[in-house]
Amino acid sequence: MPSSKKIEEILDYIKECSPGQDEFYQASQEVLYSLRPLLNEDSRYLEQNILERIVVPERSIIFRVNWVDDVGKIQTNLGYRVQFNSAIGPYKGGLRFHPTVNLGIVKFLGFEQIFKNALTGLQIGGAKGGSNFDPKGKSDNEVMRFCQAFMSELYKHIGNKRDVPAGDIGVGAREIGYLFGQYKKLTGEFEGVLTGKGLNWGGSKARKEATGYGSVYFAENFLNAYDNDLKGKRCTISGSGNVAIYTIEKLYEFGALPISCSDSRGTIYHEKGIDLETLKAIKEINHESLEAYASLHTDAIYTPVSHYPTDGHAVWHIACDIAFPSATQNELTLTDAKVLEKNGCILINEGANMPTTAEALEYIRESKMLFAPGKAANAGGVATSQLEMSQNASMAQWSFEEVDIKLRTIMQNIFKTAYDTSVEFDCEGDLVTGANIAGFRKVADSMIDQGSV
Ligand code: NDP
Ligand code: 2IT
Repeated sequence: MPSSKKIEEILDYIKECSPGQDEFYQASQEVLYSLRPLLNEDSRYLEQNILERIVVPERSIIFRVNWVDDVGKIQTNLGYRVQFNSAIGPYKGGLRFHPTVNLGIVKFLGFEQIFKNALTGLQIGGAKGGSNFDPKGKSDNEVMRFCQAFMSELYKHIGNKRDVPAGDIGVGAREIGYLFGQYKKLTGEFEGVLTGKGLNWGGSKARKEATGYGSVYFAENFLNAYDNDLKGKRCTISGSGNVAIYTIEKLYEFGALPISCSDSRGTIYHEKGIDLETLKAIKEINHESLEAYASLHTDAIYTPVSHYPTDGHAVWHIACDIAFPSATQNELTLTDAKVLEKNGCILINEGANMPTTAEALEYIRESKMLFAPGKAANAGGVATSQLEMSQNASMAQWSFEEVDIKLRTIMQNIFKTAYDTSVEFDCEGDLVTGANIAGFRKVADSMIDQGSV
């Protein structure tokens, strides 16, 4: 059967069996379409039914999480862990706590994670999890009780050689601490079952910074391949969480000028450059809205969400050389992509997972703009998580510089793998194709080696 017919069959199957899981469908469509040149060249993947197998998670766990709020009332949320693929290593991927979390979101993230993790060159399988719990507006004690209740079910399914969760949106050092404490209490084991741990109890130096730093290393590698670099470039960044903050920090080190950030309520445009210390104080310490930034810096412009363009986002309407979408999925629309192009943007570097809509992606791939897909550009976080696992396994702790040098090398290798694969398949610089084929090939070959498991 020709590969395009098979791909359409599988996409129909996904639509039928996963109704309403739009983000999972979007992620599957992008990966499957870009595999066409590989499937046409190597018949083993269709003969062995790899596509049918790879789009179905090995296991999806959905559970009830009951916890007691500060006024003594029992609250209920849903918990998820989708263990998607373990062909090349134990399941690995973050946990997201956000009111928008549902099975479709967790499946899209878990599916992307399979190929991202394979691209790192490390032995980690793909998984994702989370809950529709909203940490915003909750007290520390409520967050702690929620994390304990969540882990009271999850601990049955994870382990340092089985499945190693980490952070994502709404899950940072505080949540990882509470989750780890509960795992240890329930199992009696002090083991590297989570990454992103505190530095006093098994965490890796530079894990907190790794996704943002890695995203910038990736952009520099990409630009260097086209005789360009980050120095002096005006960069717009969306988000103001873990990924955005450390993207901004590293951009300054490369001599670039980060001029924006955003949160779920609005966007900051600061022409002379984002003040990193103010941003960290507002977001990492005080957990405030970015409106506070504008009141401290009167030369910065704050645009609330209610003033955004009807089908776009204010942050992408600021003229820039490079855009770093680093907040959430589908935050960069077709309208935004056209405005970025008109304003002379040369590179869109995805720090978030699938921040670009399918329509915008199609447009960008036809344009002259360079495009770095998230599964390559933001893989520095999970790669450093694996470095944390290595340190835990040998009871070692490496210096910040050691970890950072390894991260730089890994990002360089990921770029080279995606770029070389694009050249191999006659689409030089199309890193969507390059990254998807390179990640898929490693996982699919391992599935073939391991038989019908
Ligand atoms: P954080 O929770 O630290 O920050 C998320 C940021 O995005 C916040 O500024 C938040 O605004 C904003 N945001 C979240 N959801 C929405 C939404 N629906 N609409 C508008 N803004 C939103 O998360 P991270 O920085 O860790 O994650 C950001 C992205 O990077 C996600 O796509 C994640 O999957 C991806 N990623 C993260 C990695 C990691 O190691 N942490 C690794 C690889 C990818 P507000 O403060 O108002 O909530
Ligand atoms: O999307 C991602 O790669 C992450 N949230 C990090 C996962 C991890 O296991 O560190």
